[in-house]
Amino acid sequence: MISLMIDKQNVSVPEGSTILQAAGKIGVRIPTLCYLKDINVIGACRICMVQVQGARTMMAACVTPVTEGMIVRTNTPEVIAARRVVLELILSDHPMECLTCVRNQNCELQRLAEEFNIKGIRFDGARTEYGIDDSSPAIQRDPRKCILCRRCISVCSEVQGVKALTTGHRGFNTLIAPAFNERLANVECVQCGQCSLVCPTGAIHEVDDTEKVWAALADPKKHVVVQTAPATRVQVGETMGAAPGSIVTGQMVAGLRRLGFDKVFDTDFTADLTILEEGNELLQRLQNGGALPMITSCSPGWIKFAEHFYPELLPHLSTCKSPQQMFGALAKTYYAQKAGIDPSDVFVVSVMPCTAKKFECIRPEMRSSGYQDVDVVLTSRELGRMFKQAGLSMENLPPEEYDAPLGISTGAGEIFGASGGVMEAALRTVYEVVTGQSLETIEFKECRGLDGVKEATVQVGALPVRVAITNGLGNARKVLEKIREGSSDHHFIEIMCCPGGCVGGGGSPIPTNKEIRLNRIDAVYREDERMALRKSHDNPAVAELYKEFLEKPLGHKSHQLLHTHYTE
Ligand code: HC0
Repeated sequence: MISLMIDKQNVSVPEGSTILQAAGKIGVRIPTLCYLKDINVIGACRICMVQVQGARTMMAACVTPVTEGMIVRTNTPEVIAARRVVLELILSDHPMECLTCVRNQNCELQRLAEEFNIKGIRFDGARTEYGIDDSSPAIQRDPRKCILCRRCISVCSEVQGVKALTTGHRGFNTLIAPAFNERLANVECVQCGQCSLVCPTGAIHEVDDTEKVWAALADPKKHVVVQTAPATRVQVGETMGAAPGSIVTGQMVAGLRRLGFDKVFDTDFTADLTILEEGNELLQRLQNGGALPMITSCSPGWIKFAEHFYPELLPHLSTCKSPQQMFGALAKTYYAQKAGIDPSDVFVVSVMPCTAKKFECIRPEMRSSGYQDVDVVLTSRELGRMFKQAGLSMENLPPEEYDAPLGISTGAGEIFGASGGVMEAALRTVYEVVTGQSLETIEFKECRGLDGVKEATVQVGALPVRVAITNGLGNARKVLEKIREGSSDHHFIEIMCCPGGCVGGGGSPIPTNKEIRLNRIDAVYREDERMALRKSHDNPAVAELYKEFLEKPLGHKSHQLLHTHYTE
């Protein structure tokens, strides 16, 4: 252990700790901007400068290791003045558009400017004038608001293994962008939005589609239905001030009705349906042959990642569309028929913790109803914005139930929102369908948690089924490389794009960090335990759907509406 003194308080921390970590241990908050725990530790912005006795210059606390007997001051007039200079220099090259910025009141730079009482900027210098990149249907970049913290580069490269962003030019002209300042739509960006989740300002954010939804809700000809993703109910409360991990399912449903949606349905319903289709597909591949390991196919960022980096492995993907797209196809066929509504009048909105879903819904494969199956995707952040615009608050909304039949679901559908949840839901069903026996314990705890790669072997009848779950795309590469070289012995692999699963999706409330992800994951499993039904094959509305419309899993209609092949 290393002992040191910070602001006249003694503290001991393990060797290798930084001043920032030591300060955190005794509750001394040092401001940070570029720092992102475990991901971006580069000391670039210098806002965390502190004085170290005996040092010739101030030191960046986030990258300076502690030494025995070190004496640190974090709040002297000199430190405060130096941090003010840093802020003023950043702001001197920042468009002062706070009132119209998507991150207004949720911007780390704005918050620091307020905390440091910045009332004017002494440096009236030049401005970089790079243009906005609005080429992507999911993510928009505004380099004018970029403070060059490089968090986006680190998360894209180190966590997701995509490397779509880099630095260009030098000095004052430095630009964070795809190589050669190419537009996002033209590079290998998978639209996961993890960059937007870590951006401290409004330099990278989701494409805002709220106006399209307001317009549809105001159109008397439209029958507007909404589906909510499994993870949204443990997220949307945060956009209205609730603590991370708050479950607001009923209030969210009520709020959506207040906004004017004609029906409030649940993606958990089609998550259950996905398990029946995908489970049967797995059994068919195991019994009759087919590409193994089979890999889940519900995460559009993962699909795009596979198309860019592992195209030869596309046959391993399940042919199932994602639950959000299955929902869209059924809303404009089964539901429209049942409700006696012309499908051209049905307008389908999704609320997802995901930016890539905005891209998924406009893919050419996603028109099997004869129309674009899902019309608009909103992120959890955008729904929070709409609730605020409508003057709604969670505490004043009495909980309400989803509409039937596309709102009836089980706990298995709910756990899709957490890493390992799709696998656990599939195992609950595959085990019981194959063995004809009820599971004594339905929780497969080995599927849960934030480990990079989780593996398990589950005895299903005579067959030991070997499964793996990867957490974030960077970890997915590890199992994909094994398949590529022919050394994988897995039967079934879950790959979801974002760290923690959808609870940590790129459209989640900001901030989202490891602790917040864990709170939301805990909430997902609490929701599962609360449900009366917890296995997808027990969902009565899915059984009715097969009876009335689809006939059987993997049947003709299922293939037409619910399955696809990714070939790009
Ligand atoms: Fe997900 Fe999904 S679980 S991708 O993370 O499978 O976004 O929550 O809606 O489609 O159901 C996101 C979340 C979904 C889909 C489901 C899957």
